[in-house]
Amino acid sequence: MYEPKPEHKFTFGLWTVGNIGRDPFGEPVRRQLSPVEIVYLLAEVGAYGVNLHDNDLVPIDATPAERDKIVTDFQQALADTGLVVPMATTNLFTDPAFKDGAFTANDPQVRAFALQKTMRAIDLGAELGATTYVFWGGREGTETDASKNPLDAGKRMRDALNFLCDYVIDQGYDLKFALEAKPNEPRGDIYLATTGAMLAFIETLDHPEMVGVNPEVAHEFMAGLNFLHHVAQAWDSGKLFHIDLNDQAFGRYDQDFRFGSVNLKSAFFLVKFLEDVGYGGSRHFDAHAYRTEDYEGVKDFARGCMRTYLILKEKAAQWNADPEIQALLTEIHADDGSTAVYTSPYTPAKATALKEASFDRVALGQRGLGYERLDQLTIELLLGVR
Ligand code: GLT
Ligand code: MN
Ligand code: MN
Repeated sequence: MYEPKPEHKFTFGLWTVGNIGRDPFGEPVRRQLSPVEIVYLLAEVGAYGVNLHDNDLVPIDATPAERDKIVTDFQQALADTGLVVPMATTNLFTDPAFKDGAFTANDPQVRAFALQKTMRAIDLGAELGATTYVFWGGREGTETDASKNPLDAGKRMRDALNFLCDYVIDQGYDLKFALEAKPNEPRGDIYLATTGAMLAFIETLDHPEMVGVNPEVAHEFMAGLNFLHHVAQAWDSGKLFHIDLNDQAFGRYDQDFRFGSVNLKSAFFLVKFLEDVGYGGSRHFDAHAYRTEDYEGVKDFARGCMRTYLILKEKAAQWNADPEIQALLTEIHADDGSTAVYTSPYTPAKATALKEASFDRVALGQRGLGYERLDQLTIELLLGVR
Protein backbone atom coordinates (compact mmCIF):
# COMPACT_ATOMS: atom_id res chain seq x y z
CA MET A 1 0.00 0.00 0.00
CA TYR A 2 2.87 2.39 0.70
CA GLU A 3 4.94 1.14 -2.22
CA PRO A 4 6.93 3.87 -3.96
CA LYS A 5 6.03 4.35 -7.62
CA PRO A 6 7.69 6.45 -10.35
CA GLU A 7 4.87 9.01 -10.21
CA HIS A 8 5.87 9.83 -6.61
CA LYS A 9 9.20 11.13 -7.97
CA PHE A 10 11.25 9.88 -5.01
CA THR A 11 14.92 10.54 -5.58
CA PHE A 12 18.15 10.14 -3.62
CA GLY A 13 21.62 11.55 -4.20
CA LEU A 14 24.53 9.20 -4.85
CA TRP A 15 26.00 10.81 -1.72
CA THR A 16 22.98 9.93 0.46
CA VAL A 17 22.61 6.15 0.37
CA GLY A 18 26.29 6.12 -0.61
CA ASN A 19 27.28 7.89 2.62
CA ILE A 20 29.98 5.83 4.31
CA GLY A 21 29.45 7.22 7.78
CA ARG A 22 32.58 9.32 8.18
CA ASP A 23 32.19 12.14 10.69
CA PRO A 24 34.59 14.67 12.23
CA PHE A 25 35.34 12.18 15.02
CA GLY A 26 35.32 8.83 13.28
CA GLU A 27 36.39 6.84 10.27
CA PRO A 28 33.98 5.35 7.72
CA VAL A 29 31.78 2.49 8.93
CA ARG A 30 30.56 1.31 5.52
CA ARG A 31 32.52 0.44 2.40
CA GLN A 32 32.24 2.87 -0.51
CA LEU A 33 29.75 1.53 -3.06
CA SER A 34 30.41 2.30 -6.72
CA PRO A 35 27.89 4.57 -8.48
CA VAL A 36 26.62 1.53 -10.39
CA GLU A 37 26.07 -0.40 -7.13
CA ILE A 38 24.18 2.60 -5.72
CA VAL A 39 21.90 2.69 -8.77
CA TYR A 40 21.05 -0.98 -8.19
CA LEU A 41 20.47 -0.39 -4.48
CA LEU A 42 18.10 2.48 -5.27
CA ALA A 43 16.27 0.40 -7.86
CA GLU A 44 15.88 -2.39 -5.29
CA VAL A 45 14.20 -0.08 -2.75
CA GLY A 46 11.93 1.44 -5.41
CA ALA A 47 13.34 4.93 -5.99
CA TYR A 48 12.53 6.82 -9.16
CA GLY A 49 15.75 8.73 -9.64
CA VAL A 50 19.31 9.34 -8.59
CA ASN A 51 20.97 12.76 -8.30
CA LEU A 52 24.66 13.47 -8.19
CA HIS A 53 27.56 15.83 -7.77
CA ASP A 54 30.12 15.67 -10.57
CA ASN A 55 32.62 13.98 -8.24
CA ASP A 56 30.15 11.47 -6.79
CA LEU A 57 30.37 9.91 -10.24
CA VAL A 58 33.67 11.05 -11.76
CA PRO A 59 36.67 11.49 -9.44
CA ILE A 60 38.12 15.00 -9.55
CA ASP A 61 41.40 13.70 -11.02
CA ALA A 62 39.94 11.31 -13.62
CA THR A 63 41.34 11.46 -17.16
CA PRO A 64 38.89 12.15 -20.01
CA ALA A 65 39.04 8.46 -21.00
CA GLU A 66 38.28 7.36 -17.41
CA ARG A 67 35.42 9.84 -17.27
CA ASP A 68 33.85 8.49 -20.45
CA LYS A 69 34.08 4.88 -19.25
CA ILE A 70 32.53 5.76 -15.86
CA VAL A 71 29.70 7.70 -17.48
CA THR A 72 28.99 4.90 -19.96
CA ASP A 73 28.84 2.28 -17.18
CA PHE A 74 26.56 4.53 -15.15
CA GLN A 75 24.25 5.14 -18.11
CA GLN A 76 24.09 1.37 -18.66
CA ALA A 77 23.01 0.87 -15.03
CA LEU A 78 20.35 3.56 -15.48
CA ALA A 79 19.08 1.87 -18.63
CA ASP A 80 19.05 -1.55 -16.92
CA THR A 81 17.13 -0.32 -13.88
CA GLY A 82 14.95 2.42 -15.40
CA LEU A 83 16.25 5.02 -12.95
CA VAL A 84 16.56 8.61 -14.18
CA VAL A 85 18.80 11.55 -13.20
CA PRO A 86 16.49 14.54 -12.59
CA MET A 87 19.04 16.73 -10.80
CA ALA A 88 22.78 17.31 -10.85
CA THR A 89 25.10 19.60 -8.93
CA THR A 90 28.76 20.49 -8.45
CA ASN A 91 31.00 19.58 -5.58
CA LEU A 92 32.48 22.97 -4.71
CA PHE A 93 33.30 22.11 -1.11
CA THR A 94 35.44 18.96 -0.67
CA ASP A 95 38.64 19.91 -2.45
CA PRO A 96 41.09 22.05 -0.42
CA ALA A 97 41.10 24.56 -3.30
CA PHE A 98 37.63 25.58 -2.09
CA LYS A 99 38.56 26.14 1.55
CA ASP A 100 37.67 29.85 1.21
CA GLY A 101 34.61 29.22 -0.95
CA ALA A 102 34.18 28.79 -4.68
CA PHE A 103 32.26 31.60 -6.39
CA THR A 104 32.89 33.93 -3.44
CA ALA A 105 36.52 32.97 -2.74
CA ASN A 106 38.92 35.88 -2.44
CA ASP A 107 41.33 34.31 -4.93
CA PRO A 108 40.22 35.05 -8.53
CA GLN A 109 41.94 31.82 -9.68
CA VAL A 110 39.70 29.82 -7.35
CA ARG A 111 36.62 31.66 -8.63
CA ALA A 112 37.57 30.96 -12.24
CA PHE A 113 38.31 27.29 -11.43
CA ALA A 114 34.91 27.01 -9.72
CA LEU A 115 33.19 28.33 -12.84
CA GLN A 116 35.13 25.95 -15.06
CA LYS A 117 34.30 22.98 -12.80
CA THR A 118 30.64 23.96 -12.75
CA MET A 119 30.40 24.31 -16.56
CA ARG A 120 31.89 20.83 -16.94
CA ALA A 121 29.51 19.46 -14.32
CA ILE A 122 26.57 21.14 -16.06
CA ASP A 123 27.65 19.38 -19.29
CA LEU A 124 27.68 16.09 -17.39
CA GLY A 125 24.26 16.75 -15.86
CA ALA A 126 22.79 17.65 -19.24
CA GLU A 127 24.31 14.51 -20.77
CA LEU A 128 22.58 12.43 -18.09
CA GLY A 129 19.23 14.17 -18.69
CA ALA A 130 19.05 16.38 -15.59
CA THR A 131 16.64 19.32 -15.87
CA THR A 132 17.40 20.85 -12.45
CA TYR A 133 20.83 22.04 -11.39
CA VAL A 134 21.38 22.65 -7.68
CA PHE A 135 23.77 25.16 -6.14
CA TRP A 136 24.60 24.50 -2.53
CA GLY A 137 27.37 26.89 -1.57
CA GLY A 138 28.57 25.05 1.50
CA ARG A 139 31.90 26.89 1.57
CA GLU A 140 30.53 30.27 0.45
CA GLY A 141 30.96 31.98 3.77
CA THR A 142 33.39 33.07 6.45
CA GLU A 143 34.77 32.32 9.87
CA THR A 144 35.86 35.93 10.21
CA ASP A 145 34.30 38.89 8.44
CA ALA A 146 37.74 40.49 8.45
CA SER A 147 38.49 38.26 5.45
CA LYS A 148 35.75 39.28 3.09
CA ASN A 149 33.27 42.09 2.56
CA PRO A 150 29.78 40.57 2.31
CA LEU A 151 28.93 43.06 -0.45
CA ASP A 152 31.86 41.74 -2.53
CA ALA A 153 30.76 38.18 -1.82
CA GLY A 154 27.22 38.96 -2.98
CA LYS A 155 28.50 40.55 -6.16
CA ARG A 156 30.80 37.59 -6.89
CA MET A 157 27.94 35.15 -6.34
CA ARG A 158 25.71 37.18 -8.67
CA ASP A 159 28.41 37.40 -11.35
CA ALA A 160 28.96 33.63 -11.20
CA LEU A 161 25.28 32.77 -11.52
CA ASN A 162 24.78 35.28 -14.33
CA PHE A 163 27.75 33.74 -16.17
CA LEU A 164 26.39 30.23 -15.72
CA CYS A 165 22.84 31.15 -16.77
CA ASP A 166 24.28 32.56 -19.98
CA TYR A 167 26.35 29.40 -20.44
CA VAL A 168 23.20 27.24 -20.16
CA ILE A 169 21.34 29.47 -22.62
CA ASP A 170 24.30 29.38 -25.00
CA GLN A 171 24.42 25.58 -24.93
CA GLY A 172 20.66 25.32 -25.40
CA TYR A 173 20.31 23.09 -22.31
CA ASP A 174 16.87 22.53 -20.79
CA LEU A 175 18.11 23.28 -17.28
CA LYS A 176 16.92 25.40 -14.38
CA PHE A 177 18.97 26.38 -11.37
CA ALA A 178 17.84 25.77 -7.78
CA LEU A 179 19.71 27.57 -4.99
CA GLU A 180 19.97 25.80 -1.63
CA ALA A 181 20.45 27.82 1.54
CA LYS A 182 22.11 26.70 4.75
CA PRO A 183 22.95 28.92 7.72
CA ASN A 184 26.34 27.42 8.68
CA GLU A 185 28.45 24.23 8.53
CA PRO A 186 30.92 23.66 7.08
CA ARG A 187 31.64 27.44 7.21
CA GLY A 188 31.20 29.41 10.42
CA ASP A 189 28.53 31.37 8.58
CA ILE A 190 27.28 30.77 5.05
CA TYR A 191 26.08 33.66 2.85
CA LEU A 192 22.39 33.82 1.87
CA ALA A 193 21.61 31.73 4.92
CA THR A 194 17.91 31.05 4.42
CA THR A 195 15.50 30.24 1.61
CA GLY A 196 14.00 33.71 2.01
CA ALA A 197 17.42 35.30 1.48
CA MET A 198 17.87 33.20 -1.68
CA LEU A 199 14.47 34.28 -3.01
CA ALA A 200 15.39 37.94 -2.63
CA PHE A 201 18.82 37.37 -4.20
CA ILE A 202 17.33 35.62 -7.26
CA GLU A 203 15.47 38.81 -8.18
CA THR A 204 18.83 40.60 -8.56
CA LEU A 205 20.05 38.18 -11.27
CA ASP A 206 20.04 38.76 -15.04
CA HIS A 207 17.78 35.74 -15.66
CA PRO A 208 15.62 35.36 -12.54
CA GLU A 209 13.17 33.19 -14.48
CA MET A 210 15.84 30.45 -14.77
CA VAL A 211 16.57 30.36 -11.06
CA GLY A 212 14.54 29.03 -8.16
CA VAL A 213 15.25 27.41 -4.80
CA ASN A 214 15.95 23.99 -3.34
CA PRO A 215 14.92 24.34 0.31
CA GLU A 216 16.13 21.65 2.71
CA VAL A 217 14.13 20.78 5.83
CA ALA A 218 17.17 20.47 8.07
CA HIS A 219 18.73 23.73 6.96
CA GLU A 220 15.81 25.93 8.00
CA PHE A 221 15.54 23.85 11.19
CA MET A 222 19.23 24.50 11.94
CA ALA A 223 18.35 28.20 11.88
CA GLY A 224 15.40 27.56 14.21
CA LEU A 225 12.87 28.46 11.51
CA ASN A 226 9.57 27.11 10.27
CA PHE A 227 10.41 25.17 7.09
CA LEU A 228 6.84 25.05 5.79
CA HIS A 229 6.58 28.83 5.79
CA HIS A 230 9.71 29.08 3.63
CA VAL A 231 8.46 26.42 1.25
CA ALA A 232 5.12 28.24 0.99
CA GLN A 233 6.88 31.51 0.16
CA ALA A 234 8.96 29.75 -2.49
CA TRP A 235 5.84 28.14 -3.96
CA ASP A 236 3.98 31.46 -3.93
CA SER A 237 6.88 33.03 -5.86
CA GLY A 238 6.84 30.24 -8.45
CA LYS A 239 10.32 29.29 -7.26
CA LEU A 240 9.95 25.85 -5.68
CA PHE A 241 12.06 24.06 -8.31
CA HIS A 242 13.26 21.23 -6.06
CA ILE A 243 13.09 20.14 -2.41
CA ASP A 244 15.48 18.32 -0.06
CA LEU A 245 13.58 16.23 2.47
CA ASN A 246 15.18 15.00 5.67
CA ASP A 247 14.94 15.75 9.38
CA GLN A 248 16.89 17.33 12.16
CA ALA A 249 16.60 18.20 15.85
CA PHE A 250 16.57 21.96 16.36
CA GLY A 251 19.80 23.57 17.49
CA ARG A 252 22.03 20.66 16.47
CA TYR A 253 24.70 20.08 13.85
CA ASP A 254 23.70 19.14 10.29
CA GLN A 255 22.11 15.78 11.07
CA ASP A 256 20.50 14.83 7.73
CA PHE A 257 18.26 12.24 9.39
CA ARG A 258 15.61 10.07 7.72
CA PHE A 259 12.58 12.08 6.61
CA GLY A 260 9.99 12.33 9.38
CA SER A 261 12.23 10.80 12.03
CA VAL A 262 12.29 13.79 14.41
CA ASN A 263 9.60 16.41 13.79
CA LEU A 264 6.69 14.31 12.65
CA LYS A 265 4.00 16.99 12.81
CA SER A 266 6.13 19.40 10.75
CA ALA A 267 6.73 16.62 8.23
CA PHE A 268 2.98 16.03 8.06
CA PHE A 269 2.13 19.66 7.32
CA LEU A 270 4.94 19.79 4.75
CA VAL A 271 3.68 16.71 2.88
CA LYS A 272 0.11 18.00 3.13
CA PHE A 273 1.23 21.32 1.63
CA LEU A 274 3.16 19.74 -1.25
CA GLU A 275 0.26 17.44 -2.08
CA ASP A 276 -2.46 20.08 -1.64
CA VAL A 277 -0.79 22.59 -3.95
CA GLY A 278 0.17 19.89 -6.47
CA TYR A 279 3.96 20.29 -6.32
CA GLY A 280 5.15 18.29 -9.33
CA GLY A 281 8.92 18.17 -8.80
CA SER A 282 11.23 15.58 -7.30
CA ARG A 283 10.85 14.58 -3.68
CA HIS A 284 14.56 14.31 -3.05
CA PHE A 285 15.71 12.72 0.20
CA ASP A 286 18.92 14.49 1.09
CA ALA A 287 19.68 12.42 4.14
CA HIS A 288 21.71 9.44 5.18
CA ALA A 289 21.42 6.40 7.41
CA TYR A 290 22.63 6.45 11.00
CA ARG A 291 26.31 5.66 11.35
CA THR A 292 25.28 2.51 13.21
CA GLU A 293 23.97 0.88 10.03
CA ASP A 294 25.28 -1.54 7.45
CA TYR A 295 23.86 -1.55 3.90
CA GLU A 296 20.75 -3.44 5.00
CA GLY A 297 20.19 -0.56 7.41
CA VAL A 298 20.78 1.89 4.56
CA LYS A 299 17.97 0.21 2.63
CA ASP A 300 15.76 0.42 5.74
CA PHE A 301 16.62 4.13 5.86
CA ALA A 302 15.76 4.74 2.20
CA ARG A 303 12.56 2.71 2.33
CA GLY A 304 11.64 4.54 5.55
CA CYS A 305 11.95 7.98 3.92
CA MET A 306 9.58 7.04 1.11
CA ARG A 307 7.19 5.04 3.26
CA THR A 308 6.84 7.86 5.79
CA TYR A 309 6.15 10.32 2.97
CA LEU A 310 3.41 8.07 1.57
CA ILE A 311 1.87 7.44 4.99
CA LEU A 312 1.81 11.19 5.64
CA LYS A 313 0.29 11.74 2.20
CA GLU A 314 -2.50 9.35 3.15
CA LYS A 315 -2.91 11.11 6.51
CA ALA A 316 -3.17 14.44 4.66
CA ALA A 317 -6.01 13.08 2.54
CA GLN A 318 -7.65 11.78 5.73
CA TRP A 319 -7.24 15.21 7.39
CA ASN A 320 -8.80 16.92 4.36
CA ALA A 321 -11.78 14.52 4.51
CA ASP A 322 -12.26 14.40 8.30
CA PRO A 323 -15.74 15.85 9.01
CA GLU A 324 -14.90 17.12 12.51
CA ILE A 325 -11.67 18.77 11.39
CA GLN A 326 -13.35 20.29 8.36
CA ALA A 327 -16.29 21.57 10.40
CA LEU A 328 -13.88 23.21 12.79
CA LEU A 329 -11.97 24.77 9.88
CA THR A 330 -15.20 26.10 8.39
CA GLU A 331 -15.94 27.76 11.73
CA ILE A 332 -12.39 29.11 12.06
CA HIS A 333 -12.35 30.53 8.54
CA ALA A 334 -15.93 31.85 8.64
CA ASP A 335 -16.39 35.13 6.79
CA ASP A 336 -19.83 36.74 6.56
CA GLY A 337 -18.52 39.09 3.88
CA SER A 338 -19.33 42.19 5.92
CA THR A 339 -15.76 43.58 5.79
CA ALA A 340 -15.49 43.28 1.99
CA VAL A 341 -16.84 46.81 1.67
CA TYR A 342 -13.66 48.10 3.34
CA THR A 343 -10.86 45.88 2.21
CA SER A 344 -8.63 45.26 -0.84
CA PRO A 345 -8.56 46.47 -3.54
CA TYR A 346 -8.08 50.00 -2.22
CA THR A 347 -10.36 52.89 -3.10
CA PRO A 348 -10.37 56.27 -1.33
CA ALA A 349 -14.04 55.71 -0.43
CA LYS A 350 -13.23 52.37 1.20
CA ALA A 351 -10.41 53.94 3.17
CA THR A 352 -12.77 56.63 4.45
CA ALA A 353 -15.46 54.09 5.32
CA LEU A 354 -12.95 51.85 7.10
CA LYS A 355 -11.60 54.75 9.16
CA GLU A 356 -15.14 55.47 10.32
CA ALA A 357 -16.19 51.85 10.97
CA SER A 358 -16.49 50.62 14.55
CA PHE A 359 -15.18 47.29 15.77
CA ASP A 360 -15.96 45.48 19.02
CA ARG A 361 -12.30 45.13 19.94
CA VAL A 362 -13.01 43.57 23.34
CA ALA A 363 -15.29 40.89 21.88
CA LEU A 364 -12.68 40.15 19.17
CA GLY A 365 -10.09 39.59 21.86
CA GLN A 366 -12.34 37.43 24.01
CA ARG A 367 -13.31 34.93 21.35
CA GLY A 368 -11.73 31.46 21.69
CA LEU A 369 -10.49 30.13 18.40
CA GLY A 370 -10.56 26.37 18.91
CA TYR A 371 -6.99 25.77 17.76
CA GLU A 372 -6.27 23.48 20.73
CA ARG A 373 -9.07 21.16 19.63
CA LEU A 374 -7.96 21.35 16.01
CA ASP A 375 -4.37 20.51 16.87
CA GLN A 376 -5.37 17.65 19.17
CA LEU A 377 -7.54 16.21 16.40
CA THR A 378 -4.51 16.45 14.11
CA ILE A 379 -2.31 14.70 16.67
CA GLU A 380 -4.87 11.92 17.20
CA LEU A 381 -5.16 11.46 13.45
CA LEU A 382 -1.38 11.20 13.21
CA LEU A 383 -1.28 8.79 16.14
CA GLY A 384 -3.74 6.58 14.31
CA VAL A 385 -6.67 6.70 16.73
CA ARG A 386 -9.00 8.56 14.35
C1 GLT B 1 25.74 18.16 0.92
C2 GLT B 1 24.77 19.09 1.59
C3 GLT B 1 23.43 19.06 0.98
C4 GLT B 1 23.40 19.53 -0.43
C5 GLT B 1 24.14 18.67 -1.35
C6 GLT B 1 24.22 19.32 -2.70
S1 GLT B 1 25.64 18.09 -0.77
O1 GLT B 1 25.56 16.87 1.38
O2 GLT B 1 24.71 18.77 2.97
O3 GLT B 1 22.49 19.76 1.73
O4 GLT B 1 22.06 19.49 -0.87
O5 GLT B 1 25.42 19.92 -2.95
MN1 MN C 1 21.75 18.97 5.24
MN1 MN D 1 20.57 19.44 0.64
